[in-house]
Amino acid sequence: MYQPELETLPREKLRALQEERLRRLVAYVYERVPFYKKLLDEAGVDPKGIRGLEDLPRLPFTKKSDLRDHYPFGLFAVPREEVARIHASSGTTGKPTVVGYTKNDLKVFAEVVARSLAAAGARPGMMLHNAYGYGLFTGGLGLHGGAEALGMTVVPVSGGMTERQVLLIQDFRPEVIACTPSYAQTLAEEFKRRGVSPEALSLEYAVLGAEPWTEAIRKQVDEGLGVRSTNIYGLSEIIGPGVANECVEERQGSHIWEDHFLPEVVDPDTGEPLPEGKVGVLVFTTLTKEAMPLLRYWTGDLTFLTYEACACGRTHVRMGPILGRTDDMLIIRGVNVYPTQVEAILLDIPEVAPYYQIVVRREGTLDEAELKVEVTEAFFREVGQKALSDEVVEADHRLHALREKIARRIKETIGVSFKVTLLAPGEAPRSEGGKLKRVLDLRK
Ligand code: ADP
Ligand code: K
Ligand code: ZN
Repeated sequence: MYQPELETLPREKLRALQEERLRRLVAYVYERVPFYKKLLDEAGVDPKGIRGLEDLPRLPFTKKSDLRDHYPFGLFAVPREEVARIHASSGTTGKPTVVGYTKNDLKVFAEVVARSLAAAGARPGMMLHNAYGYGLFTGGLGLHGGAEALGMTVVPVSGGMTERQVLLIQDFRPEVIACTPSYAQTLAEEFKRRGVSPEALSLEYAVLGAEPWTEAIRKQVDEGLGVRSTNIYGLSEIIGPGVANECVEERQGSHIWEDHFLPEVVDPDTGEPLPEGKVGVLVFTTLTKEAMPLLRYWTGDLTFLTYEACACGRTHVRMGPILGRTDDMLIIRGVNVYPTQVEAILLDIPEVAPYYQIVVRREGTLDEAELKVEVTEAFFREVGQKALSDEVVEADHRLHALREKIARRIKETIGVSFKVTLLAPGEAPRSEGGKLKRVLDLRK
């Protein structure tokens, strides 16, 4: 552990620390951020009346649109001169949102990432191959600062240029790699293509995040790179990557560093706090941020929390995997569908690989959903076809049965009919460095 005392703080002490910080935070934003003064006044909240976590539901939510409305620096709580760094979200779902950090915010950022890397298995002296994108995106510089704080040797490769990445991994022999899960898939595939076995690779740990992923991808990456991979979660509005990380020992949920980021899970429709274990929208209050503190930030990410003790010894609450983000939710013929639901179904079908794309079209007034998914190389060899077209699949009983099985499972689990198209190995889109877009919604 990077900060064992804080990471194993008993629940009562952790709560006392959170409550003290929460009181200070509400007074701080009331005084310094006109947006929050107005919001709190309108909600009838007197900062002096905030005593503890039980008062949290009285505080208003902050939404992504609030950040956009105050673009670029309108939510900063310190003079611009005191802002040491600016980042902006990649804008996966619209105009970028701008965030700022004071010197102390950057120190906290490095600390929580160092905790995350240590939880992922990294130790001082190990080498980190950092393939997260550098620049306005928080991934590259975020992992970089944390790795330096932990005492690692950092190789700031950034994303893309796969040829060079595989060369550097073979020549520098890093123990740890950080990148998106889809890019880890790309690298694993590339090593395989070159006949480099996982045993020959120096990598031991992979720290993967910035996009949803499932156990199917985990299995492929662990086997393909010869690593134990863990999930890193974060978002620029809260700080960046390193809000939470799985412990490599258990890999049963990601520990949220809750002395800095106070989590809640709330009902997506009503905003009411949900009990432990129930799936809802993840909401964070930043307890220590100086430049851009946020009250109850609505992430749009869907997951659940568990306060059960973890065998690793860390006391911090764990979040489940992100089951989807409300922004990514597809409404197909009136049914809510998350791409990760489809991916989870594929996990149980041994003949397909975790490479897929979902395409949604509108035919007349009806939504048509299509899942394009690759068969594994082994299955492809077994059926012995040269290429996969609709005609070939129709004529081959094994391919035909597989296609029917996938369509049936989707229909049974999600309740929507998908047209299933089988692809030969290598035909689905691959990550070339950053987050991979697995959904093509042609209705918009
Ligand atoms: P953008 O919203 O433009 O993508 P960010 O880089 O801040 O900007 O992305 C944060 C979002 O990325 C999170 O809200 C979440 O939806 C997603 N994300 C980050 N880490 C993970 C993860 N480990 N698993 C699933 N989704 C993740
Ligand atoms: K994203
Ligand atoms: Zn743990």
